[in-house]
Amino acid sequence: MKITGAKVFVGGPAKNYVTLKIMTDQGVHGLGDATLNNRETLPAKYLQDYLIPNLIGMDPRNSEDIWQYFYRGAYFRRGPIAMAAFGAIDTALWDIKGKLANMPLYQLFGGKSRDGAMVYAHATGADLPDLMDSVASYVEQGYKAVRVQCGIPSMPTASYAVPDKKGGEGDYITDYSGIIPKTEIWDTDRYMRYMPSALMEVREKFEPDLKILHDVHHRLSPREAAAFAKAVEPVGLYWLEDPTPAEDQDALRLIRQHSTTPIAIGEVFNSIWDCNKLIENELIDFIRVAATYGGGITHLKRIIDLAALHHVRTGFHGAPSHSPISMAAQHHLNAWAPNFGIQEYLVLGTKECDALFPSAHVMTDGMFYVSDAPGLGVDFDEKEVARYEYKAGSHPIVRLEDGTMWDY
Ligand code: KDG
Ligand code: MG
Repeated sequence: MKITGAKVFVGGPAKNYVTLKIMTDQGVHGLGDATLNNRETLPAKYLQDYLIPNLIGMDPRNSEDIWQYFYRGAYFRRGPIAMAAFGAIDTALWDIKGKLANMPLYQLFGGKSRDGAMVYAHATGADLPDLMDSVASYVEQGYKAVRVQCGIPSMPTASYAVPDKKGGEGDYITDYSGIIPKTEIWDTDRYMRYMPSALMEVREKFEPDLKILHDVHHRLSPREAAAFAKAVEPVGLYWLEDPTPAEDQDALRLIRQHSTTPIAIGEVFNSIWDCNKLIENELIDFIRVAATYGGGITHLKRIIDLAALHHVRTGFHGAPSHSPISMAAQHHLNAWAPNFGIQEYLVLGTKECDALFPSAHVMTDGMFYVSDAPGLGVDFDEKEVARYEYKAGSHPIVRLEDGTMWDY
């Protein structure tokens, strides 16, 4: 069996999804997702110029060897662009494998460990009353878990993932007016003074069963993060996410020494080498590496297995920039993984997304149920993608009030 060709498409509703389609001489095709938010053209180019020419003629069933070929074969390894590009190849090869076996992917991993997998949504508000309304609307829809973010009084601008005015809606992360980023102003002291009590108010307003998550988005030093994690202990968070910038694996030790608040990290990691020490030393509770920029299913499975040995559960990144293809890869892993925790779930523009990526997967009452269709169980409509053009976008940058650059 041979790979005969591969095509890359860039476009979609709300996001510039990078979709890879791999064709074979047996008429079976596979789909992968190489979307890297606000840098979408780069994995697309890497695929077109370097990886696809190498793929032609390979046996698509040898997904492990093909993974090693691209990983070990690249002298300059890793990084989100390369890992997104060959993560898409790997996912597409698993899709082909599932279709050849006439089985949904979760069966190839070891079958189902649960019927449905719990997901969480993003509740957000310019201020606390706004946030409460947002949480209430998700609770009404049946969500069992929500991530909560809200504006900080007297912060000069909106903070991470928060609208700048009450009732604001949309994508607070990507600004599609161009590639020059907007600036957000950050003040750690105001955040540390306000946020623990705001989280406590959310806890007191809703049923105790509601799982509450909060994302610090890499903004605290290890000492500040330890103090924050300790301060929010009475809230009983399901997790505290990305408390410190992710490059420093040792930073997490200080947090652990001072608090029992569960820690989630990893959405910007792109290989096992970014988190192996965190997992082996049991410094975190949830690992968030995504199939998209984490090298696809083959590599994510390795991370899940390592994590399972150390009481670390999964909580894969599921921001709107992941297309239904990589989300399906994660949903199949979630159905199987013995150490599944929770799945972030946000697909923007759902009606249009369904037309572009038809599938029979179901999300209801805050739970995700994978279909039994072979492979990933997601199709891709090539005519539909032609409706969309690439739109340049940017993440905000963050500065302190005196102008110092900070971490977004
Ligand atoms: O592109 C950046 C987003 O993926 C990120 O800001 C989302 O932190 C995020 C999350 O937890 O979903
Ligand atoms: Mg996050």
